[in-house]
Amino acid sequence: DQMEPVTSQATRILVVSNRLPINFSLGDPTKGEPEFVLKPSSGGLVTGLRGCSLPFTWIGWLGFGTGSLPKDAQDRLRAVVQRDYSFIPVFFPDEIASDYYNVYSNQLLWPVFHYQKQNIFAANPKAWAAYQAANKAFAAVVGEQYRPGDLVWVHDYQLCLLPGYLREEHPTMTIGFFLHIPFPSSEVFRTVPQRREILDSLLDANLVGFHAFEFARHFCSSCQRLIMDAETTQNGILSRGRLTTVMTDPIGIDATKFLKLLEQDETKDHISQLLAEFDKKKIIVGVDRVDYTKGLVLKLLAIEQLLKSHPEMREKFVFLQVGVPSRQDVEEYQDLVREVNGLVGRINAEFGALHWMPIRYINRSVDQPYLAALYAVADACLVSSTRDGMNLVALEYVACQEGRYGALVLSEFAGAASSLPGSFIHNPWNIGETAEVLYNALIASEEERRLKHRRNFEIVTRTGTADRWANLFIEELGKAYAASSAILAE
Ligand code: GDG
Repeated sequence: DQMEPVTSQATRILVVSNRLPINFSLGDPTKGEPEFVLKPSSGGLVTGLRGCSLPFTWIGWLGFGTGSLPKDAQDRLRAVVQRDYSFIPVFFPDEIASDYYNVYSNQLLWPVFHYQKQNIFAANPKAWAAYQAANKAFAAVVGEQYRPGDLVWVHDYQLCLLPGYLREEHPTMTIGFFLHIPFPSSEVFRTVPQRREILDSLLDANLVGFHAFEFARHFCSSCQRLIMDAETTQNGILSRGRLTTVMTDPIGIDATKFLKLLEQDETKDHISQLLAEFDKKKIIVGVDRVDYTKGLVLKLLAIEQLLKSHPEMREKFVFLQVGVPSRQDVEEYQDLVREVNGLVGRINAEFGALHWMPIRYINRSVDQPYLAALYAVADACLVSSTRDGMNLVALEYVACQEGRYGALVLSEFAGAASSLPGSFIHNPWNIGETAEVLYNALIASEEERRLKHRRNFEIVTRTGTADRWANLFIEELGKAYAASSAILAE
């Protein structure tokens, strides 16, 4: 039941995101290594786009270190990336990258959009100038690649100014923008010093998409309140003669990929090992980037609470948490790593025995077969984000649970909570509640778990896949473009 792609062969989709889905490092040719070592990388946006079957040309940055390469080395790197991956890299000086990415994007927009304490100094003129400069560097590369008729699909909060820069140069370009993180309430959004510049640029897109209806609603009320002439219409926002369609289009995963992983011998070996090791114990799994929005501290406190309020559960379960290192150049993230490590140690020391530890925690990433095995053996998956665009881990867990019908214990503040009705929903800020919901999930009857799982599995594998997400956005982008052109012609 796949949708037909709406684009003709002549039309290309130019996908633009901050990072290309590869990690870059310099090789040592004297040791027989290539000049550049490139490795595919993971992350939410990457997972989403990898899962979709539409052909597209991907434009993005390769990360720190690429900006300070001499021009001829950048040219060779560009050629290798184009040859081996068909991606188009964007280069800008590392000095700009730090202010654009670490400071403006990750110390201002990220925390404000996730309702976390904002670092007001991140809005300093130097950081804002760098954010503009980086967005301009992206605009220049998109401009070089663009041919009339192409669709340009811009992704995420690092590139909020890109629609505006592109529109300046290309009045008839078809531009779509998708935000992978939540859009905050207008009361919070208005604290961003450059709020108008950001909204003005987003309104230069023909279509703006969000994971959840409430994010779209917050965006519309922010426009209404902050942009003088903005008018909310049935499908979006009308301002300065432009019509911007606003849509809700929750992202999905490539569920088939996980079903296939589960069939691989490597995954099956991991599954048998895990089941043998945690013989007869309930397994709770958690997989998160170590990011303060993922609620890792609250999650650990809830595990501690479960051990306190249900002593009979001691030695009856184990909590396996993968904490993937993230944004280690940003101070708040370094602090969080220490806090999480300390808490794991304290809870294990207090409740563990020499033959049993309640928490197994690793602070590194795992490969895909191991990830699939973890999902498959777990009786419950605990997602405690205090705010999260969607949360793909929740979807991936569901995809791996045919047969076991494990419980998805999901924060009401993850976008996924609006899409997965078969979840055990909790408010992660209420530690007692989280512990109780988790407890109920662990002791739920197979019948209850099966019914809940069925509802989620249907969505994750059929109606809400990554492929559906991308096709729906592209289809809607065509319509939005036609609608905005009709307004301009009036
Ligand atoms: C942003 C938004 C939104 C994680 N650890 C490992 C690993 N992963 C993969 C997971 C999953 C992805 O990374 C994480 O995706 P999330 O959606 O959970 O979170 P963010 O990275 O914050 O993504 C989020 C998303 O964008 C998409 O729009 O859902 O709300 O914050 O796919 O599987 N993969 C491997 N090893 C690991 O250790 N191989």
